[in-house]
Amino acid sequence: MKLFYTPGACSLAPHFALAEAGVNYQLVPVDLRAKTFPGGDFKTINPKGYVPALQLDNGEVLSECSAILQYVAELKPDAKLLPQVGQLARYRCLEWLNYIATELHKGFGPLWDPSTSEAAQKAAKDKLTQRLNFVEAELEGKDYLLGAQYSIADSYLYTVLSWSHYVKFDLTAWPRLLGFMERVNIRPATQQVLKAEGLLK
Ligand SMILES: N[C@@H](CCC(=O)N[C@@H](CS)C(=O)NCC(=O)O)C(=O)O
Repeated sequence: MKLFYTPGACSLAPHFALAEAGVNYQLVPVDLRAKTFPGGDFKTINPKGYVPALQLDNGEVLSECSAILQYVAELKPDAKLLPQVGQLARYRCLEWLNYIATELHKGFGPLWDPSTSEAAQKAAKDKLTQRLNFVEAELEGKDYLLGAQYSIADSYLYTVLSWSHYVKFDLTAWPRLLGFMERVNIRPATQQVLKAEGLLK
């Protein structure tokens, strides 16, 4: 399998999942501005023009963070990255993936865009604050989003929270989020991935 990624982008989430699952994969860097990768035009791989994209061994390409995360988790059920079909915890995990994708991941969007007006930046930060207040409350007494067990939802949450540093969105108001970041950060798979993407200081 090949993961098309850009360092620090949302492709970090499936990268964490691949490392946590312990499957074999290759990394292919994508230049998001030029929409190229070392093999040429990235749109020949993912016509959507964005990362992540996972090229399977049969050549098929899977896109969308949440779909790739679930696919990777199910390659290695023993890694327990996604609870089994029929368990309520599985649907809690899917509930989180959707929340992270639509409320948090896309909530950060305006903060990355230099053309966003000051008023729109403030509105985006206010909305993100409400969304993070919810996550903070949900993390009470838990190590990870589902409780004691790390899951693909945590791979994704860590990824989007890691952007707060780049867009100058201070997380100190959310001590549980900071504790969560520290816990995920020291996982061997996290360190391995951050190193591979050149993100370790
Ligand atoms: N809906 C996609 C969004 C992916 C996405 O936003 N990727 C960003 C990086 S975090 C990207 O590649 N942006 C470049 C672009 O849209 O041109 C998903 O959930 O995977």
